[in-house]
Amino acid sequence: MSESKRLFFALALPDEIQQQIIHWRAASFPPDAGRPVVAANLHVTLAFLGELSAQKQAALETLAGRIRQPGFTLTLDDAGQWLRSRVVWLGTRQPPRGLLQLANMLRAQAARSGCWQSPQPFHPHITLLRDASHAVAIPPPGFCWSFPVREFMLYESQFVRGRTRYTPLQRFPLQP
Ligand code: 2AM
Repeated sequence: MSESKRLFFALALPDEIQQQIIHWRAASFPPDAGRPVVAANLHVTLAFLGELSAQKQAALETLAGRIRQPGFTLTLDDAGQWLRSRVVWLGTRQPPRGLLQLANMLRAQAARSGCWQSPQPFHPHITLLRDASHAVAIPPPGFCWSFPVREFMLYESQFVRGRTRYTPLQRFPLQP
């Protein structure tokens, strides 16, 4: 029997945006504000799936592969803190319709396949700092970070030698 994997669908960030974000973060928050998420782990979660068997993973990959959804432009022009989950995040004031539709489809497919889905409304975000338990001043994002999104990914989340590692397992292209 094969092992289960902890999986989620997400958007990756272009390398240059990733770098600009970490520079802005380093300049904007004091070292004790929280635990920075490493550059390679920055992403926008679309649907968290939890621990899945290989069989269930394959079924969800097939469903995701049937999604016919146009690409869109994502603009990161918002930032904030959720004290309850102790995170500082980067987000978008006006999520593109394509992003909301894509996340809704993936979350609905996941729910129908028996993956527990949070009842919270989808709030697209990139977690920048974890364990941010004290309120911090959030400066507005420094640049206009806008980039085209042409695909989404299935990631595996692993905890290896004390570090969280997200490994892309599969790419799903969006329509041109
Ligand atoms: P977060 O960044 O807001 O914590 C991988 O764990 C990704 O899935 C993270 O980006 C995390 O969002 C998201 N996620 C959503 N629901 C989750 C859950 N119940 N457990 C762990 N991660 C979850």
